[in-house]
Amino acid sequence: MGGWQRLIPNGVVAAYFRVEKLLKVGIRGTHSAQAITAGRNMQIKILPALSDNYMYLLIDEKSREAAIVDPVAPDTVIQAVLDEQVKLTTILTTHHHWDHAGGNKDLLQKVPGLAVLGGDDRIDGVTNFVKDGDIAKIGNLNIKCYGTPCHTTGHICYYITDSEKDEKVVFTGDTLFLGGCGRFFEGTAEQMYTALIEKLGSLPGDTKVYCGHEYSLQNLAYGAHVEPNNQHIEDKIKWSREKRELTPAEPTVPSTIDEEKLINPFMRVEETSVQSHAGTTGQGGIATMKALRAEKDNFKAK
Ligand code: GBP
Ligand code: ZN
Repeated sequence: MGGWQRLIPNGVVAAYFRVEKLLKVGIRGTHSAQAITAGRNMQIKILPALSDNYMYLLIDEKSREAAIVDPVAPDTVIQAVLDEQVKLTTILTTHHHWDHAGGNKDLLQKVPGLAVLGGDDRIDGVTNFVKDGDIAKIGNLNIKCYGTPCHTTGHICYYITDSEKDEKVVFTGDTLFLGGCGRFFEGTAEQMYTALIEKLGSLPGDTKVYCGHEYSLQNLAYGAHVEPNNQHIEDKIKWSREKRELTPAEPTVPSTIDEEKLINPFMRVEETSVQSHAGTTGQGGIATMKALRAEKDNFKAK
């Protein structure tokens, strides 16, 4: 009997994810412990890299085929592939910034023949140029691409489902963070509104959100500044502090789309409390998005 079945108490509907297995391997120079989140059909190994980036090894449990999201540290990826005994077939690149796409070349040299998905011609090694609405597969898992231009013009978020549409995750790169969003380097508030409210905000509420950086405590501090009376934010700060104070620190990812709608000011731009803080009452969500981003660009947590 597999771990999944063992953990389902008799008569209780199984929670979507099994346990989060934390791998207390102290990898020197990384910011967090590696961790695995696993469902029946999909497993995700969280691989910290650089000072606060996350790479993700996505595994189709049935075929043991795997994809790697934003492999900036190829040696860490190769070790994870060996540890998990999976067949790596694909790189999913969220955007061209070096701390996400900067490992593509080196990984392709070490593991020739990988398919490389990306939505920007500034990304090294792209074999499959993707745009909004494109679909792909990793083993039995379905991938749907969401074009989310703003942080960069060619930014893509990858929404993954199993064949039963039971397990759902989205890799959001630097578009949506836990409690925040990416800087608008190459786009507008209107584009980020489309990305966060219309596209990502329409995904099923229980979709797990795996973002590109560990920024949760900084983002939540800003969220508390915007909405001092938001208890969901206070609770998430306490929970995140506990995770980050462990040695080694544990990742605060993933969150869910429903949770983001409760704690992320950039997903709450239609709320009267947020508009009141932004000074945009009655001006709508896009004006509020613009005002929040301008304030957050210079925000220093106390
Ligand atoms: C923090 O540590 O909380 N505020 C950040 C500081 C993404 S990385 C670092 C920062 O600005 N990070 C970027 C961001 O969008 N943060 C969201 C926020 O501050 O609210 N990057 O590495 C960044 O995209 C990069 C790489 C940028 C190449 C430009 C180029 Br060109
Ligand atoms: Zn970026």
